[in-house]
Amino acid sequence: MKMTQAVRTVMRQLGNELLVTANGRISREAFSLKDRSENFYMIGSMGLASSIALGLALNRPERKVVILDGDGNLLMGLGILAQVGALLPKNLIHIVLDNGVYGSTGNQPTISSQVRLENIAKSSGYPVVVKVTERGAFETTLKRCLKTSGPSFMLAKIKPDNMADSLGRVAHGPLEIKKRFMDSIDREERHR
Ligand SMILES: Cc1ncc(C[n+]2csc(CCOP(=O)(O)OP(=O)(O)O)c2C)c(N)n1
Ligand SMILES: [Mg+2]
Repeated sequence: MKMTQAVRTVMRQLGNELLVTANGRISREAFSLKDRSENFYMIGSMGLASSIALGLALNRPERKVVILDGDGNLLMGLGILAQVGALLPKNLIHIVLDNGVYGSTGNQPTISSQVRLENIAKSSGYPVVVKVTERGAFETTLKRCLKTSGPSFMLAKIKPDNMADSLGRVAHGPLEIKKRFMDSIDREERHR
């Protein structure tokens, strides 16, 4: 499975879930495939999409919050797994797109092949932990995770991409991303 295929699968399945995307290529893929005000693209801060999503999930327990994380991002801030495992927000779905590299900066290898991220998530307390490699399994597992109580952790092993292909950058600035994201949450709350 390629990153584009994985991100497309996620974007197709999303309804009104809040989505927080890791910096670099993952945000750019999500933006290119389906820009929506419920997407919070973490443009600069590597490792922190998951922390932002945890804060959101705790403060908006009525909303499902999906994280699209990268292996480099997660390895940089592994403490988030313990924090989620301790706080157990039922509405959090943590997807890690593990291509084994820092794809956004030129495919330098990460150490993800030497670390069992799914085991760390499990022992940290995530009640639902799944590792997938095939596109079909990714699709069905995601469907299940979006319906069931979490927090769930999905480790998707994907292929590293060729950096030569052209992928647009997120066209919105950070303040604009924040404002429209917050507005979309407020709008939904007013309609309840
Ligand atoms: C603190 C910090 N170090 C380095 C970078 C540069 N950087 C941006 S994205 C990225 C790679 C992220 O790797 P991963 O999470 O595996 O996602 P991928 O690029 O493979 O999709 C790096 C090193 C950064 N933005 N911040
Ligand atoms: Mg990576």
